[in-house]
Amino acid sequence: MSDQDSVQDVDVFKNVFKFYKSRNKIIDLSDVIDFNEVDNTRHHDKISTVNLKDNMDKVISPEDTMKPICEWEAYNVSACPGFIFIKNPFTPAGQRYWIQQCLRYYPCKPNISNLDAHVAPNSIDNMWTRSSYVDTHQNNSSKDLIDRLRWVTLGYHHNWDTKVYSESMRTEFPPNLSRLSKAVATATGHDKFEAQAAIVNFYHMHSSLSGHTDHSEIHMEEPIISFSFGQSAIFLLGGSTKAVPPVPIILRSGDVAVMAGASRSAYHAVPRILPTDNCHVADLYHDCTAADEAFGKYIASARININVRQVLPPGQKFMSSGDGSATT
Ligand SMILES: O=C(O)CCC(=O)C(=O)O
Repeated sequence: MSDQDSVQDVDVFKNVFKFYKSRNKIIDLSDVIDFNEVDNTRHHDKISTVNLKDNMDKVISPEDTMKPICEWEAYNVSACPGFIFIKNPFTPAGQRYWIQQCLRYYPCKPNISNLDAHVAPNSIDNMWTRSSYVDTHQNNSSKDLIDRLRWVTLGYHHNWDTKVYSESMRTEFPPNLSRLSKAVATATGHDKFEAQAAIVNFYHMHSSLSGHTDHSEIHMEEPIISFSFGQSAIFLLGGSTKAVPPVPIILRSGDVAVMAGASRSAYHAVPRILPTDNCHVADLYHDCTAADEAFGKYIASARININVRQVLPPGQKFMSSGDGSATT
C-alpha cells in the first residue's frame, strides 16, 4: 500500500475480501459470477462470450491435455476490461496430468519451494513414494511434508522479499507448462507470449490470499495466465486501486483465467476456498491408477493454482543490469 492510499480506498477491496473470507455465517454467493450458470439472468449484464482463435495446429499440442479449441467456452467480465475466463478446457486425463506435474515434479530441483527451508532436496523428491497419501500404514512424515507445501516457483524465481527477479535466480522453465501457456495465450490473441516465470500456489480449505497486484515483471503488456485445479475458489478481481469494488468469480477445477489489458495490473485476491459443489473432482480419480490415487486423495481437500508470466520485453533473452527495479 502506498502512503497516498486513504483508509477509505483500502476498505472497499478489504471489506469485500473479509465478507467472503468470514466463516461466521453461511456464505452468500448471490453476487458471485458463476460460469456454470451463464444462462442465469442475474449474470446477463455482467458477462459476454469471447471468440477464441482456433490455432491449436500452429502451437505444439500441450501434451494432449486439452479439448479442441472449438469446444472451449470463453467469457469477458464487463467490469474487468481485458480479463478472459475459459471454462475448463481440459480433458479429465489432462487435469490429472497437470495436478501430477504440480505435486510430483514441480516441487523438485531445480525449482524452488517453501519446503526447501525445512528439508533436503531428496526428501522432496521422495515425498510421494513414502507418504501415507499412498499407503495408510506408512509413517506420516512425508504426508506432513506434502501438507506443508505452499508454493513452488519456476523459471525466474519470484523473490518474496524484494519482489525483484534476477538472472542468478533463474532456472529452465518447464517446457510442458510453457507449451500449455502458449496455447492459451495464442487462443486469446496473445501469440507473442513467452512463459518465463510462474508461481504454483497450494491452498488448503482454510487458506486465502489477500489483495495484491503483480507488477514485478519488466514487461507488463503480456497477460498473466492462471490455471486452477482441485477445490473451487472465490476469486476477487478489482481495479487499479483498492477503491474499486472487486468482482467475485468462482474458479473451478480446470478453469483458466487470463489477466490481460487493464486487468493485468488490477488488484486481485482469493478470500475463500470452497468444497467442490459437484462430483467433478472426485470423478477425475474415480477410475485412476494406484499411482494417481494419492494425488486424488490430496486434491480432495486442496486447490492448486499455477500462474504464469512473461518477464522480459519481446526479443530480450536475459535481464540487463538496469532491469531489476521492480518495487512492491
Ligand atoms: O490462486 C489464484 O487464483 C491467484 C494467485 C495469485 O494471485 C498469485 O499467486 O499472485
